[in-house]
This record gives sequence, C-alpha cells and structure tokens, in this order.
Amino acid sequence: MRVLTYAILGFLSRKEMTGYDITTEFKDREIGEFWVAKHSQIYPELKKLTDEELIEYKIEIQGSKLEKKVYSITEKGKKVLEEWLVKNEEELVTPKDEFVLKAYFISSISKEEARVQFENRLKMHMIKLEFLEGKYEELIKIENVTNYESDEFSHYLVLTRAREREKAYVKWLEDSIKLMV
Ligand code: FER
Repeated sequence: MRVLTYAILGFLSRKEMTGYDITTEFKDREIGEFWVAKHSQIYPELKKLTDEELIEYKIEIQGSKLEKKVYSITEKGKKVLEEWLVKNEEELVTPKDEFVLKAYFISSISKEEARVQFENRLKMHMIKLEFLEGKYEELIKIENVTNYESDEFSHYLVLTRAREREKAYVKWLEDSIKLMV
C-alpha cells in the first residue's frame, strides 16, 4: 500500500467525498502543508481503491447533466485504515533535507558565503514559523482543542509538531550563524 492510500482512506473515514473534494484538500487545506499529492496521483488511486473494494462510490447528478462520483469507505477499507493506524513503525527514517546536506559540505566555501546561506535559510524558516504561529493562535481559540475527542485534535497534534520543528530549526540556524562570525 502506498501512503496516499491511507490519506484517502483517512479522509473518507470522516465523510463522503468526491475526487475533486480530495484534490482540494491537498491543494488548499492543511494536509497540503505537510503531505504532497498531485491531482494525477489521486484519480488513479481512487480507481485502484475502488477495484480493491476499500472504497465505493455512488453517482450523483449535479445540475442538468453533470455526474459526479461520491466516494465512501467500505468496511474492508476501514479495517485497512485501522490496521495501518495501530501498526508499529519498523524503523525511523530521517526526512531528507537538502539544506542539511549542504551544511555537511559547507566548509568548501568561505565562512562569509556560508553565513549568507545560513542567513537566507533563517529568513525562510522565520517566515514559516510566523505562519505556523498564526495558525496555532487561531487553532487554540477553539474550545477543548487539546481533548482527544475534539474534531481539531489531530490538526492540533500536527500543527504543534510543525511549530516545534521550526522553532528548533530557527535556533539551530541562529546558533550556527554565531559560529560563522
Ligand atoms: C496547518 C498549517 C501548516 C497544519 C500544518 C502545517 C496540520 C504545517 C505542517 C508542517 O510544516 O509540517 O494548518 O495543520
């Protein structure tokens, strides 16, 4: 199973959706902030999942002649999703970060040039952190968001992790820049 499978099953376990709805989630909503999936991957995946009977669809008529497929998860699909959610991860995979690779070889350029690289990177991470802080401030306005039962609890988990990661990244860049004066 590809990871996209689980993202689609996850969405459909919440509610019925069309292919367009799912594409919009990846394009415009929070999942797109941390998981990339292209339009061209989603439709074939929906077909595959339908063939495997993990999801099913009903045709709805929209307007005068437009038909749309509204997908929902099947019992078999729910089982596959749950198995994935309770499965223990086998190994820790460090996400690839090209800047870390650059940092590893940075001493091939001068300290001044290296500092410019780190300062540019710092600006980018500060912008990202500011964006996340804004999202976080909004999210914590929701009552009981830290309760497991809240609809936004899982959003809270992923957003707080992103915020902590960016805070750590900013600190690492600042500490490194101090060593390049
Ligand atoms: C969100 C905005 C940004 C969000 C996550 C992110 C889950 C970013 C995540 C990341 O960079 O890992 O609303 O909600």
